[in-house]
Amino acid sequence: MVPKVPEHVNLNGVGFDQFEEKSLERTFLAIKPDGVQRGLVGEIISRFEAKGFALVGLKLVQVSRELAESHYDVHRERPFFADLVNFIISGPLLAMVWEGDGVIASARKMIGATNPLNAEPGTIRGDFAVSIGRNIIHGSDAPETAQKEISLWFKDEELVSWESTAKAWLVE
Ligand code: DAT
Ligand code: MG
Repeated sequence: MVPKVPEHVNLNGVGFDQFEEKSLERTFLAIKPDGVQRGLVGEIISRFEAKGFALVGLKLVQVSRELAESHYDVHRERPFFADLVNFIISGPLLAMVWEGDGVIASARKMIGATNPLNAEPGTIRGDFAVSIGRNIIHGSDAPETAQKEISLWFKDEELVSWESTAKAWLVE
């Protein structure tokens, strides 16, 4: 479907067919209990909205131990696993799915390095955190993990497909 563009917008003869066929990428992001408790939910959502990504799923969850363990299954053998799981279930977490071109890698950049002391200023961890065990936010690291995590955290009917009217101003 060709996005509607206000008539006064001069497209210079360039049509939208270049991105019509692209299927939009989705990623799973979660504001961990420290981010929720510290009142950073609005600030963090604002950053992804302002960047130009679209929210397609959102829920506040009191995470079960089982879900936390499945989510971090790849880290099961690591020495920090038990503390990590206990932290994730220690308070409400905001589970989100965001959509947009390149959103998986871009969100990881916006989140910053795993250890907040190595995270660049301007990134979420670089701006708001000091400790690896309290690093505010999770983001899927690749297309396969994004897909796996989205289906682990959300039912299909909890995700809303919609097209922002701002899209014509975001992608040329
Ligand atoms: P990321 O969250 O940047 O994808 P990861 O997947 O390597 O990082 O690890 C998952 C989480 O586990 C991370 O956000 C914080 C915790 N963690 C990782 N390495 C750790 C360590 N060495 N000590 C304590 N916690 C750690
Ligand atoms: Mg990871």
